[in-house]
Amino acid sequence: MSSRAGPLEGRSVPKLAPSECTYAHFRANHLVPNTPCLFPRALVERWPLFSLWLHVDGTLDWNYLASRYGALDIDAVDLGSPADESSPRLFGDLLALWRRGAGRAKYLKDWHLPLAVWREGEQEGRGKGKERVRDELYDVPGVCLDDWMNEWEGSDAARGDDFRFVYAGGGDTFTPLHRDVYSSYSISTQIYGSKRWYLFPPSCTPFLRPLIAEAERQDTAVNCDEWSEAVKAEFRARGLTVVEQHEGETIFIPSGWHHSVHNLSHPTFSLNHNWLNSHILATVYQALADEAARCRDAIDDVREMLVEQAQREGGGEAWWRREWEQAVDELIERSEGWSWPTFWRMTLSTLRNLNVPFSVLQDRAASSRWPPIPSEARPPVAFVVAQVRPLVLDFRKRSQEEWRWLAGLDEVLSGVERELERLTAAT
Ligand SMILES: O=C(O)CCC(=O)C(=O)O
Repeated sequence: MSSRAGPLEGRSVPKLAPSECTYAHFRANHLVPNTPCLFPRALVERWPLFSLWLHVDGTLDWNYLASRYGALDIDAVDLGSPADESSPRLFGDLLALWRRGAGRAKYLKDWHLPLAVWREGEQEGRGKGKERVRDELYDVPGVCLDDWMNEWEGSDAARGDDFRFVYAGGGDTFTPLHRDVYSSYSISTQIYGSKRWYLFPPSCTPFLRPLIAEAERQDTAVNCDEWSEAVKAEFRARGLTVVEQHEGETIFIPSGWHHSVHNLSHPTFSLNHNWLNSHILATVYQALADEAARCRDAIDDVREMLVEQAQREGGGEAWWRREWEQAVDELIERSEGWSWPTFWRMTLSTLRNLNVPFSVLQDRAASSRWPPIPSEARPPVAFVVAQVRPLVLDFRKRSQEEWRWLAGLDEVLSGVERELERLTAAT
């Protein structure tokens, strides 16, 4: 265990009782106020991966892991200084290193193990992938079933991506200070070993930005474990919470909270899941708008070029604006992994599912990677409508008028407007 961290005083993250692991409790106390919590083992105790990866005495079943997943390709990083570039290419080789006490600086991050297991199952037959993940790994907990991101990604077979990952790390590894993709939420369940989390509420962001920018300038990253006690005390006064997470516990990281994560034992395994829903739609929208502004600035010379070309060749304003919005959109897509058209398609697809009978959702879920969402695991329809409506109004009023220039977007947005009317009339 690292000895560099200071005392764990300051605010604390609430540890929920088993009876508090309900969507209603979680929504009122953590989703709405956007605050972290630690779920107890009760949330995940039926997950098969605990009994498959660990012996009854709690030690790691190296042989099971090696025989079941050893042949899978991996891309681990080495955080040693100097870094050892000879990282194993197979999970089995990484396990072998760890088993003999070596490879403490190797970190296998964002490993799409659930997707790999799902794909294996699908090769046996349609629908088998979901069964395989459920029977051998885990089930999405009810508290985070209301997930717009995976519901949408999962329905779009062409993208074939998802946001659930295994993190497997040696004892000297950490994840530097960051905020999660799309300002989404994450939950991380500790399967083996323990971690220390530094959690910063969004009010700390203006004070963290310069530290992150300076670290980037020096081609490095912010490691909170290395901060002096004085710096930690300064951030504690601003709301920093430091929490240790142990086996079986699941931590909820709210939207927009910076965090840095430090593995405290060798090795550690955790399962993470990013997700988002109506409670943070406005934040996600704003994050996309900020990224769009950044991308516009970054390629402003392209806009000038297009205007000149339009003048030379008589293309007119409609031509250059369409080309320009397309170029900006492609850049946002490259840097963020999605852009306005995906955001609005995701919103439309979620609204369409909102008051569909559960039996219909169940039928549809048979051919999707994700479980159906029962109405008691979602907020009331009127709440969702109230979150989406101002964003559509704002988007229609944006001076850039992306809805006018990006192919198909006006149609998607009109669909969202129609769904809002339908849902309002029905509630
Ligand atoms: O476990 C880690 O190293 C990082 C996890 C993380 O950043 C997250 O779940 O958001």
